[in-house]
Amino acid sequence: MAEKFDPKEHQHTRYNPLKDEWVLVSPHRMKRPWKGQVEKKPTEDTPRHDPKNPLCPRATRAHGDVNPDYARTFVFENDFPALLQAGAPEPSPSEHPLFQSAPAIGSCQVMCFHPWSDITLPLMSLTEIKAVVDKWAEMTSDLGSKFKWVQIFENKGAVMGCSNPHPHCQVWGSNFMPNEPRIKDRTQREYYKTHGTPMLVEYAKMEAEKKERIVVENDTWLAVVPYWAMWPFETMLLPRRHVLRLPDLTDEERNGLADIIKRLCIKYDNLFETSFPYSMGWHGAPTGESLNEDNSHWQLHALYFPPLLRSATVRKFMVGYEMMAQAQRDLTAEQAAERLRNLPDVHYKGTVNE
Ligand code: H2U
Repeated sequence: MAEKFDPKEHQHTRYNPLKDEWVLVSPHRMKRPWKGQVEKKPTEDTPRHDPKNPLCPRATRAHGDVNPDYARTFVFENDFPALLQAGAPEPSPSEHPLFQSAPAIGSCQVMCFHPWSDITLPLMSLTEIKAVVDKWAEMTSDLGSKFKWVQIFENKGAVMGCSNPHPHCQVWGSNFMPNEPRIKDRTQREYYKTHGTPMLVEYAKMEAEKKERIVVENDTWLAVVPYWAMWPFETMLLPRRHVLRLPDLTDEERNGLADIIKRLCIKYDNLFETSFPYSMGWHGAPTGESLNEDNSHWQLHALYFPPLLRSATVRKFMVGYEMMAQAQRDLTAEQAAERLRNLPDVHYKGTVNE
């Protein structure tokens, strides 16, 4: 008799309906030895206040602006913005379909989460994290009134290209839809048209029932390792209610979000007993002129893409097959969720800010 398929043992591919992509899952490869590059462990001796760090309260930034003595969150215009507001010359209309360009206008802001450089989200109090959530919502409204897309993203850890240890994220508004949300707009719209229900609302409902990919949950939010996850310990935050954008969250949902961020990031840090690196970001319905359109097909969600694979120093590389063909992973999404779920709820460093 033929052997029965077991997703924990046998190779297969999984479909990511949000990106219209497939991922190759090869759990039988989990046992291979690692002889590749080893990363440096992040330093844990960041001073609480460094007058030379341009993100600290009272510090002077690159072009001479002095930060206020801020006590909670602090937002400033990036001194080296990738996108400038109107004023720069625009490209002329494309003459050939193979050589297209378009005007790019936007605004780049930096948001500090906390006045201390030696603290991270999992070690901040719920009140402090809630202030970050409120500020994210406020910035989405402000930039969203001008721009089609507002991208909030956090690069955490030097391995993810974070240039400064101070807890912060960036918020870029643009007059165009970047590639990732542009694809998600199409896939969610098509799903809604075919099935009459928003893709990720349906997905969250099913994950809440199945439980096997849930890492942490509360009354208003779920944190799951998506069925189609690409990165070994990738997670997605999903509200239980149908919510289009961050500013639409109720106060209860914002408190719930602070709670789930803290609990998820504690698990992440506890996994390899290190300040866990990742890139995270928010995707919700487009803004600007889209604020007046029907965007019922969208569901707000956050993504965490951590690069680590098997220790604080061994990372997953998205190279060769991933660059040339498609993403590949060894550990299944269910195994990753189970490992994270079973970790302690208390940070390995103890509590810092309650
Ligand atoms: P990252 O660590 O995610 O790169 O974010 C830090 C940002 O802070 C970075 O985009 C900006 C950098 O341009 N920055 C300033 O705007 N002014 C400064 O004086 C230093 C850093």
